[in-house]
Amino acid sequence: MSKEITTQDLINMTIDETAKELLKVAERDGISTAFKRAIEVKPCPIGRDGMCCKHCFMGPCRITPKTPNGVCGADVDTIAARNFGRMVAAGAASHADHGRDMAFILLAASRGETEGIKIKDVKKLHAVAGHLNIDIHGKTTEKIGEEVALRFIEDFGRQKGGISYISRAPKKRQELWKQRNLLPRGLDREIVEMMHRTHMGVDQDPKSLLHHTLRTSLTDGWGGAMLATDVSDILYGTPSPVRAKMSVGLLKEDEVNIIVHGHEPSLSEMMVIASQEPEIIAYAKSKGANGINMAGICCTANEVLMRQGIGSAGNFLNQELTILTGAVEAMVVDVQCIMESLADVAKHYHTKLITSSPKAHIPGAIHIEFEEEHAMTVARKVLRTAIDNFPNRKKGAITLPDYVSEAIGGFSHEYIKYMQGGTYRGSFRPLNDAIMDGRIQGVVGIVGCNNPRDIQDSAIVSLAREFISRDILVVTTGCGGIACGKQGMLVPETMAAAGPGLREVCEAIGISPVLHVGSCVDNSRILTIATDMVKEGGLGDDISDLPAVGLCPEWMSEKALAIGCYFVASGVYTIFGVGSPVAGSENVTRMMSEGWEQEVGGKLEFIPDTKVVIEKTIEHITRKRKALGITEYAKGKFGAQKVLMDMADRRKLEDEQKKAAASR
Ligand code: SF4
Ligand code: MSK
Repeated sequence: MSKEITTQDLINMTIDETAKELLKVAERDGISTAFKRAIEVKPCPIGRDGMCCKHCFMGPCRITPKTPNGVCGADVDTIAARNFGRMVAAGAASHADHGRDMAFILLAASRGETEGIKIKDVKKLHAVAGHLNIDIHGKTTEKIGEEVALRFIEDFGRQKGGISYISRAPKKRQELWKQRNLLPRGLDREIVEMMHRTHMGVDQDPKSLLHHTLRTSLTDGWGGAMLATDVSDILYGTPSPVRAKMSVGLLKEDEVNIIVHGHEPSLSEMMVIASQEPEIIAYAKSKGANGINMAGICCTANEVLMRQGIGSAGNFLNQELTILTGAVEAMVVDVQCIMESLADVAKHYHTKLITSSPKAHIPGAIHIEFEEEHAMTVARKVLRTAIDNFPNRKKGAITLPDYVSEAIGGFSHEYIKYMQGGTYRGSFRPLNDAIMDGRIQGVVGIVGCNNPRDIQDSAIVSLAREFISRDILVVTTGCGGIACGKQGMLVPETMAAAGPGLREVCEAIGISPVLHVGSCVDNSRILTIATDMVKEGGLGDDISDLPAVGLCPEWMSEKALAIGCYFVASGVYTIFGVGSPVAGSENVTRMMSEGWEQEVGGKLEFIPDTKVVIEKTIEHITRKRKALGITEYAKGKFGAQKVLMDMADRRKLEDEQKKAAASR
């Protein structure tokens, strides 16, 4: 008989104190959460390791030592590569479709067909037009916006050539993609081709499947995600640092609490504006509330945090728990990372779950569809629905954890450039110099999700702490960024925990050594930062030369895999935690690591042990620094600072110590 799950078992699954408190509420109220289901639902070991194929109805075929081939003869390598390719295609499709919607909203806004949405950041629009080689001379902002939108829309259906933003990558990288036949054609084309290749009886060579996986992932990083980021900036403003509150403790007992959750910024932006309208505030007061308090979950949270300073109630695993406070009048969801269980959890309290995307419906939710032509009207309707629900709160049944942290978000690549020299002298020179003289050893991106098969936020936060202490700058996005924010790591005071060199740089600029650069689609900002560092000079001539590593320690989504693959295809060593979806195939595992490193200079590895992640990251950064000839700190300049050593250095030091001892 299986052991009963205790409350202690659940609270051991998170380092978030508010989550611990609310998990007790879940147990008190008999509510099932992802934490509990993760214990109850045992993963099928064959499916988990990529060894189950259900691509046709002769199967599903489960590969075991006794049955090493499916009915069609497919072996474990083909099956693992095929499953992985489809996961990446789904991830890339999610960002592509998000980007497509943004491009159509830009088109509508440019043509005056939207309500309340206008081009806000003309400077960014001009910069984007420049990337697309669109002549802006003598054209109105709306005309430029229209041309930019149409060019992006073309990229989805492009059949030949490369997608537009490929030209933003370092020249050497573009050449490599061309030589290796990795240039993505249209976004839709590559994703459709992946679905075709992985149909029963098509591409049966894991190497070829993995090659197309990389090409598909590039439609995400340098396509869907990058254009989604850029269009969001054009319409709602390019982020710059803004202070906000983090954790569910930001909910207010006397106000209408509204949570926006998902990934798209449009409805939430309109809701922020509408929530400040005197009529809406008066309406909230007429229902007995003192005002309206908006907060976010997941990446819609990151979007409104970066641009509006709206606080985040938490990341992926906080979504159900936030409703358990009994203080949420409405949770408004759009697309991606929204748990189906929310409808059931909401039913037990007074919370209204509101779906807003035509693509994402949940039985039991109220559907108020977002339409750009009625954007403000829809936003007001959603707000009024939430306000009407305020009197339904069960007084005395509210649990608001008494913890809230401060965070600063909004480090767009434009701002990072600006903070290194101001409007006229902004550049990446200071950062490159700091890396070259060793004050900063390298850069690590810590991105991605929570996964209840691991302790919530634990790996993300411990890795961030470790790396800043070793003078490695951390940039973070998605739920990783929120995890760091909840632990109070996104404020300049965190510099006290940084190594001396990194601290010196952070002190000079007044920033945290952990920079929040945005949502999941904003991982494209990390590509832009990396490209700018290469273009600045002194750190090689390709992204693969940089002393940088990408980490996704608590991943769960297919989008995370797509992001991981486009980082690899762009030349970055990328490490995922939790476990490997291709663990069943040694060959595929090797191809993604050694094989991809030979092919594109980046590699993908799945390493659940954070100690090993730290070792491998340091080893990689040290190797890249050596290759650039910048191994050591400038002598004497920074006193007795740590020098990162690899095995050869350690052996040399030991030999010297032995010799010295022998001569005494
Ligand atoms: Fe089985 Fe082959 Fe069909 Fe997959 S494609 S389910 S391995 S028969
Ligand atoms: S929301 S993809 S859980 S980061 Fe972007 Fe978080 Fe991962 Fe969703």
